[in-house]
Amino acid sequence: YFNLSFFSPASTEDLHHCPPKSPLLVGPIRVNFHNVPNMKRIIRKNPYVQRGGLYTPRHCVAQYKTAILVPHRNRETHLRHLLYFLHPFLQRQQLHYRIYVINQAGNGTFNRAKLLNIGVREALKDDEWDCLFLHDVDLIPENDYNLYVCDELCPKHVSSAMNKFNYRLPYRTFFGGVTAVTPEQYLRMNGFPNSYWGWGGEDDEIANRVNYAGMNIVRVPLDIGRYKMIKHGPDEGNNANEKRFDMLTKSHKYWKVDGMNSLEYKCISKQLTSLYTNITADIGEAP
Ligand code: UDH
Ligand code: NGS
Repeated sequence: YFNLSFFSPASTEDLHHCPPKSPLLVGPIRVNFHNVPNMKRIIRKNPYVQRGGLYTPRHCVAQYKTAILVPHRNRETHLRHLLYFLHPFLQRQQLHYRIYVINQAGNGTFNRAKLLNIGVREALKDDEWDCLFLHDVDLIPENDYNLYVCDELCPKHVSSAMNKFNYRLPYRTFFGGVTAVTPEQYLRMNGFPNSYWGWGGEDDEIANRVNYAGMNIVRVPLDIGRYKMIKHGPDEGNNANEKRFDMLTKSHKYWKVDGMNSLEYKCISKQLTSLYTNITADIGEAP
């Protein structure tokens, strides 16, 4: 008998699992923002990324499926920098991944946490993700040993060493920037609060929720969780939320009723572009 499978194109069944440690990793990455890459160039550099910003390793079966969720409005140049660095970074990690950008429609006060809730709900309609990465648009990872996978037991703070904080935590419980949770962990904490309109505090509330839901936060070591932030001025429509301190003192009372179980929005469009899935939602207005 002849084994003809050798001659047929590789099908998924013939592929081996990707190794526990990808041979493609390089460690530290030089990141700079001198030139803003245009979308065509990024597409050209990432020929195996499929419509919607989806990628599956071609020569092995990925061990993890990770969705990257980016809350967004009016930061197109940051988005181009992020896509330019993140696509090759994730491919070197041999992940099955998809990048989602969740846009807030209109000019109302920005709501980062609610956009992330929407991203999770929409992403879970598409696939059974092992891991959800909640990712600010202006943070670029500087070391690809920082694997975009989840911790099985605990929500993970990934951007533990940001250049703007001298590559340290600004304070002990900081949970901003880039975080990673499994869908199970996320639902256990009822997702994120929908009620933080404007800048600040929502990440601290999320950190509180982790504890209320009986979990701890794990952190990527400082030599690996390194991020460069793209410098920028203040955003229109994202003034500091004056109520945040008051809200934080009450977060233990509200986390079970404000979150995924109370999420309301209207999906205006879901577009599969060459480099990401672009979701635009009407999320309502601050009260
Ligand atoms: N974002 C947008 N558009 C906006 C505002 C925020 O896309 O207009 C997204 C983006 O992914 C950003 C994230 O939300 O990375 C967090 O925004 P942020 O303003 O909380 O954080 P960032 O690190 O800026 O970008 C910190 C500026 C501090 C302002 C202090 C106000 N008192
Ligand atoms: C804290 C904010 C967080 C914020 C962090 C870093 O004070 O939301 O600063 O901000 N908490 C409150 O305001 C209660 S940064 O230096 O990046 O602008 O993430």
